[in-house]
Amino acid sequence: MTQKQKKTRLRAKQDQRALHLDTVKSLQKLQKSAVKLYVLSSQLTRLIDAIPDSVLLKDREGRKLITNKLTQRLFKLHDLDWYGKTDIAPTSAPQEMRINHELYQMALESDLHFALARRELKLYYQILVDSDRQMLGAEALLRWEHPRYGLITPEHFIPIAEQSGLILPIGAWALKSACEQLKLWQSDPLRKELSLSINISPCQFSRPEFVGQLRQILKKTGIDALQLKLELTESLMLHDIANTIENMERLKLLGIQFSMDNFGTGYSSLSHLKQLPIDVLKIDQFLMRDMANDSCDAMIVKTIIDMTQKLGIKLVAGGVETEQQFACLKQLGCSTYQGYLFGKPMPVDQFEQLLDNRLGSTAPRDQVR
Ligand code: G
Ligand code: MN
Repeated sequence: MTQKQKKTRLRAKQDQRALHLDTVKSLQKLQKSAVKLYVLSSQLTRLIDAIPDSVLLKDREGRKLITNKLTQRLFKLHDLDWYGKTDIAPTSAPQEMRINHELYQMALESDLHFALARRELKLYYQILVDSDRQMLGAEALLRWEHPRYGLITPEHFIPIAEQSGLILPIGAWALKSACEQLKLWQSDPLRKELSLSINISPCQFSRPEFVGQLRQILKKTGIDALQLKLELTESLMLHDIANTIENMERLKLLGIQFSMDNFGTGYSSLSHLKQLPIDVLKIDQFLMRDMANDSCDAMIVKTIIDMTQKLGIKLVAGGVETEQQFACLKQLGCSTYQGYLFGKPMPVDQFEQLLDNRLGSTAPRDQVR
């Protein structure tokens, strides 16, 4: 090959490399803006989901509309159509949104590896009250305070954590932190009556080392385990019922209580409820939505309440957002409530502020036992 040919080939290679770099850069830019777009749209979804149904009106086709004038103007300004809550869920989005969703998931997965070390995962606390709105305890809820994407709720990152195995260190951290928090409350005469619930992922609970791990945490923190509740979902309990019952029984010997979370979304039957050593049943928020207007939903809730009373299980109604729902549940005989009506999940300092404000006027009562 002549010198000239060599030079031409070298230049062509350099051009090719530059072109390749350009392409990679453009793709990275595209990916970033696609992720941003997806984040914005899912934040909007979350925002709209957070609006109680009571302030949404239905249009002639039965779609829910936002009535707030400011929001209306904002939508018009950005040339957006009216959205009902379900219309903008990412799952019903077109192909482009699906790709953005996948990119977002990838970005989240790579960031999740560092989230614990960077102290971006937090426990938020949401109040539980009785029929007189007296405070009974709290549920600890995981939140990811992402530096770029804002506050991320567990339904967006727990599935990723479960797939990647990160759920084990994250779950262990959440359990340990919740117990440490409970210890602090138990050492404070004004807060010592509070009970604390924590969600346990199926992957976490079914690990052979889980019972030993929890026993260690109890020993180290020295908490009174009677005030600790583990929330498990129906599907976990039914997946490997014999093993689940065995582990639950071992933990119950230590004083720990169990709550069946999201009841009404799975396939539990009365015989399962009799079999499982559960202390509390939490009715899922989806049953709350139309309960005050729909006699059928109200009847289902009433049946669940009657059933738990017969079985000697406590009942918590989750997702209570309106006075109407609260009044309806009270009338049906419910005893414990959780939902935005009483308080949203909040960081521990805000939660303690809420406790202080409430304790200023009233003293805590018996817990959900
Ligand atoms: O399934 P579990 O009980 O763990 O669900 C708690 C989740 O439900 C939390 O992420 C919390 O933010 C959300 N939540 C709590 N109360 C309400 C409510 O009143 N309305 C709605 N839409 N969500 C709620
Ligand atoms: Mn829960």
